Amino acid sequence: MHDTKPATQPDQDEEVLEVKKFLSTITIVGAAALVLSGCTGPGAGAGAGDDELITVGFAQTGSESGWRSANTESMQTAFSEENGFKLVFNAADNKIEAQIAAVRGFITQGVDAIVIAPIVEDGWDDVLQEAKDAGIPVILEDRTLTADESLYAGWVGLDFKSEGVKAGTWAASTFTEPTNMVVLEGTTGSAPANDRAEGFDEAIAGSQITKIDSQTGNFTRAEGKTVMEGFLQKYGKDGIDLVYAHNDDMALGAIDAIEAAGLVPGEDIKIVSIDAVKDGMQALADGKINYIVECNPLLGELAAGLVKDVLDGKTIERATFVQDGEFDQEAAIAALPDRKY
Ligand code: GZL
Ligand code: ZN
Repeated sequence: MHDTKPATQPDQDEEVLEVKKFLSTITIVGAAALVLSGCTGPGAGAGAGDDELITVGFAQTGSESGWRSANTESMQTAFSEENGFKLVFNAADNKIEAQIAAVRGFITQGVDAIVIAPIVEDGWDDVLQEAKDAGIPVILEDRTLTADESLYAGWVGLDFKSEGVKAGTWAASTFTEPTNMVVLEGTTGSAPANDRAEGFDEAIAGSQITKIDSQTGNFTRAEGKTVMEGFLQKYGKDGIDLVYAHNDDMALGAIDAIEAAGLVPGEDIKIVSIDAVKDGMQALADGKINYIVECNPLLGELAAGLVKDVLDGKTIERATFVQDGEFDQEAAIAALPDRKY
């Protein structure tokens, strides 16, 4: 009996067969691609698929400031293929949830080591425990965090509290008349914001400086400008004598606001800042900022050395500090030509 199914049926069967064959081809090719790329599950990063390159997941804060760009460049240069690394880079747009998710992704991918510049100090215990359980060492660069020290192998960065003390010491010795100060704080909950505030406050205790207000500008120029505009509205043109900015980008935002209000930054309202990035140093040379404490972003080489030592089974320093300088106008003019960042 001839086939009662509609004439198209055999074609359909063939078509279905074609599709099935096609899909099975994809599956095989897909699996092969996964194996070749070396990400065949946790812990497979070491050497699988890329001869002996060390696969490192780097969870950067984002790109909030000139300092951050210089730090990212330093890290990408140090964690290069010619230095023996395959760098998996993530910038978390200054959002802690995104940064923690990025670290979780590195664990799933099975990288050999993880480097983190933690946006804020708290909230890291769980994901660091997961990294430890997966046998993936973690190194901190730049900022610190509050999780138990057993959850990361070491840290390389800067002494934020001493940066605050240096800025406060200059301010306390410079302002001998009663002085009203406003503060542009870094990212709320970040180690630099916490520690720069603590150091500065200790250094101005008993001085002529009164902190009349303090608000976060999140380390960005735009937010620094907005907060400064608010302060100028609230306290009037004669109500503020000094701005302490936790970084140069917010100081540059404050300069924009001060000039827009028809005042002269560095004279009508003085500014002390931290970082000493090129744009900040230029403003200092131009007399718009009065003093800058350096915060060195070039941490890549040291971080790469720590990763190699940890993977070679060596014990490493818990904390490796990078030295910071400080600059007045004259020193900034002298230093600008050779500035690396
Ligand atoms: C400090 C670093 C801070 C800089 C800011 O080491 O974490 O973050 O001071 C940057 O410019 O955004
Ligand atoms: Zn702290």
